[in-house]
Amino acid sequence: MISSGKEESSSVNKVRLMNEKGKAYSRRKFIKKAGLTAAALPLVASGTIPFSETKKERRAVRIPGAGTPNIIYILSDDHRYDFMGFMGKPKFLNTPSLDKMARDGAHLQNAFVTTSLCSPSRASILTGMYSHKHGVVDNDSLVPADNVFFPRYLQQVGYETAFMGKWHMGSESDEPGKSFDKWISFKGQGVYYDPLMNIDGSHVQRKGYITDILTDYAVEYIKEKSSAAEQKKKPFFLYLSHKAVHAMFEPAERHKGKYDNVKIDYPDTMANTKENYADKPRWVEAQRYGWHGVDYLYQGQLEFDEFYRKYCETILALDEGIGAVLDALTETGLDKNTVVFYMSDNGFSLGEHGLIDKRQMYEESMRIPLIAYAPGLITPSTKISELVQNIDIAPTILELAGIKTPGDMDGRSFLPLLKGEAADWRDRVFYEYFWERPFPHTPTVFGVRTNKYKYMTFWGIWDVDELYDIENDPEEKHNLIKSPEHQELIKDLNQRVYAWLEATGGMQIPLKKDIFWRADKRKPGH
Ligand SMILES: [Ca+2]
Repeated sequence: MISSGKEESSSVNKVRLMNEKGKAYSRRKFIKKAGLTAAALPLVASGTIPFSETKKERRAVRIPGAGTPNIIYILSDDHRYDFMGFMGKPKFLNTPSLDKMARDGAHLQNAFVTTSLCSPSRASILTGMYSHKHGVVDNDSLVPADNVFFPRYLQQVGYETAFMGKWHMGSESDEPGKSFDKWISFKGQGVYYDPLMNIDGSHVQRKGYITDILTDYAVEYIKEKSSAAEQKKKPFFLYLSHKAVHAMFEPAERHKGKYDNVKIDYPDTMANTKENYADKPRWVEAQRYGWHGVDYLYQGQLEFDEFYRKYCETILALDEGIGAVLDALTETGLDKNTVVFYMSDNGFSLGEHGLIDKRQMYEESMRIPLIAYAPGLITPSTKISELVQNIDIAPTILELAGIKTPGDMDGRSFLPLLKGEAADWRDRVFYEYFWERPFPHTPTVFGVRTNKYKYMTFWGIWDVDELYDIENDPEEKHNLIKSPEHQELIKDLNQRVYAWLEATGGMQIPLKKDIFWRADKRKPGH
């Protein structure tokens, strides 16, 4: 089995939008265009909505006068926040489509997950809730039946919903989810080449590369939806969920070896030096020699350089696929009333602190790329610095579709930020990860991050906690947990973490049955 998936500022942040020169489109014009079909739609298509999936039946509450644009949410897997051409890292990586989305849309520069792990994050995206609330706390958990996925609310107000790609939550089933009218998926992690797909309940063996196959399905769907007859019917919501760039990375044939000879800039904190580990928890140094460590990567299956290069090469087809989706929207004219999001389900460490992969709360793991693109709604080259999270996706997409945020969601809509409207916004984000028996090297962590500080406290382990001055120490090199002048702050942040957990029903640690597989070997001699 090879898997890796398995200062506190008390003042309210003001909205800071830094727009470069670019023509501001008329928002009213956009909404008018997007809302053309709204009046013709029934509020609820009675009898056509499958509710049997959930115990609780909850109804969408509409926002009067709102439009119903088409919405495409593109999700990738394990794509870290800074590996995009326009971010300049790594220097050799070109991502023209992501660059275009950021240039013509809005880049949310400070986007985070609440849990950096595939299934918990995917469930948080779909429910708008923290992991401890929706119950998917690891990659093996089933989705508790009383959760409502936000596409169900879209169905209720007349959207057609389509899911394409990697589902990967709970079981190994690829059966169609009932919140989606159209379903194209595969079991578990799937494969990069020649996947067995489940198309609306029927299995189809496909030849080719998964990123390209999913792109083709998405483009075909967009073209189908662009016909005059289709546009009169229903707006659509497409959830395009790529397998890329999850390990083990396999680039498209056309990109294999493209970065064979590039120079890799290793992060400063990757070196195994006394200085780098002087004030780090012991588990971090120990992890160097384990499954998620640079010195024993996936228990010795790969060398770091090859791993790094393949990761970058695998991003290339993903970027091309995003480009094809944007082109299809432009060619069909649907770009005028379609909002496109791009995001990853979690980040990915590539050598920082001697670690690879995710789970832990360092920046590269908890930060994600997030871009919104909608010519007509969003001013080009908008940069949003507020702290946003995966739990905000559902409220944001629902508001776009004219639906109020359901009361049980923890996230909030960042649509006002996209529109450049003033908003009182959160000044901190919380984080949680629960220890997994199969991957025993990363402890349970609860934490909080502001624009200034990051605090992490670990459970069930005899080790030190961590505090970083993120503003002055963005690479998290100097742990301030023992600094005398920070002790009051540490106490305050600790209390805030527990206040958050108490307020949201998170004062328990989930216990899971053993699955009798563990990535627990250490590099010989360590
Ligand atoms: Ca992931």
